Amino acid sequence: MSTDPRIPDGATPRGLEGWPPPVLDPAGPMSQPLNTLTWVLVVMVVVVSLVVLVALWLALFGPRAWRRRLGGETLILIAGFAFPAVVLTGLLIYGLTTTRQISEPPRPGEMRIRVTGEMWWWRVAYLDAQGREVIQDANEVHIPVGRPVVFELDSADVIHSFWVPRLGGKMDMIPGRRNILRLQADQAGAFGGQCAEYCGGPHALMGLVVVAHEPAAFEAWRARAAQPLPARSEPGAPVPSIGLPAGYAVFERSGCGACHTVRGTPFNGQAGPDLTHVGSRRTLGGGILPNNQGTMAGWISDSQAIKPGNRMPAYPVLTGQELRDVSAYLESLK
Ligand code: HEC
Ligand SMILES: [Cu+2]
Repeated sequence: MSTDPRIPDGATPRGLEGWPPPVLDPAGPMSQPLNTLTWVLVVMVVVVSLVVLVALWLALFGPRAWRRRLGGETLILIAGFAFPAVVLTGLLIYGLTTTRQISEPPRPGEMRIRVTGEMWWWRVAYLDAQGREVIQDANEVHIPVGRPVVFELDSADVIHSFWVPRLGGKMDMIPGRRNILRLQADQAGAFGGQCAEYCGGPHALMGLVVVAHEPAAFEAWRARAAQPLPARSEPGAPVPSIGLPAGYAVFERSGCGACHTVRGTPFNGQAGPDLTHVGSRRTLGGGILPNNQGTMAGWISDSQAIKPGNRMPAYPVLTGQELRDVSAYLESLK
């Protein structure tokens, strides 16, 4: 059992129990057929290997009659040529029909989310029917339960691979190309994901979380996420730092806004994850830490010790008080 109420059982990010996400435990109709396909392949491999081993043993050490029979030309034509051709063609057709509808282009009315692989985190954007980005976020994806969601996958740098094993298949994210993958969750919960294509440095620490909500809860989430910021930040105020939390000033003078966006403030950097609602995320650092004020302060102070090689500098210059302030400010961005 997870002790953190935000993290349902069996779906926890690493650093918490339950990591890595189970791969043969489907939670929706996009991963179910893949699960079946996997088992069909495993069973076939085992059966064919056993038959070949037995035949090999008989051909080498068996009774003379068997040795003669197994050396014949007919057997080579049937078992060595016809059988594999039929079986492999059958499996190919089965595999292609199983995966085809999962990666078909979006149909009108389907919900679309764009996820871009970045070294070593995920940029997330929710699209409207015209394909415009209406909500930007990072490292956590929210979907409604019970219907397929189209993921448009691309990459900003090298090849990554998007994989949320309990909800669907694995799909490469290739620079300059847009790949389509459908995921569907049939139960509410948080499902772990992982970059599944080596992309350098901290690749193994590039995880994400997909959170599935009941439809009403999803609409409530979407309404909140679309808002720029909690009302208190008063973006129109003439002197922005007056009346704002102490951590806002730390964020401002440390230059965090050069890389990070907090919608509703002047901070609009694009090099790092959007932080507008970072306080509501389940994890930090690309799925690797539970999100609370302590891990937040630790990450800001020295993310290089936690995720070596990632693209955010360490901030050894920040004092304990500054770290408390800035982490409290970011945790307040729900
Ligand atoms: C040079 C650009 C850059 C600067 C400056 C920068 N960051 Fe980052 N930040 C990043 C990148 C890139 C990541 C993603 C790292 C990863 O997970 O690989 C990140 C991740 C984060 C995260 C985790 C977000 C998440 O959802 O996982 C937080 C919080 C954060 N930064 C806060 C700050 C604060 C506070 C400052 C200023 C003290 C700051 N950053 C300065 C680039 C930057
Ligand atoms: Cu990777």
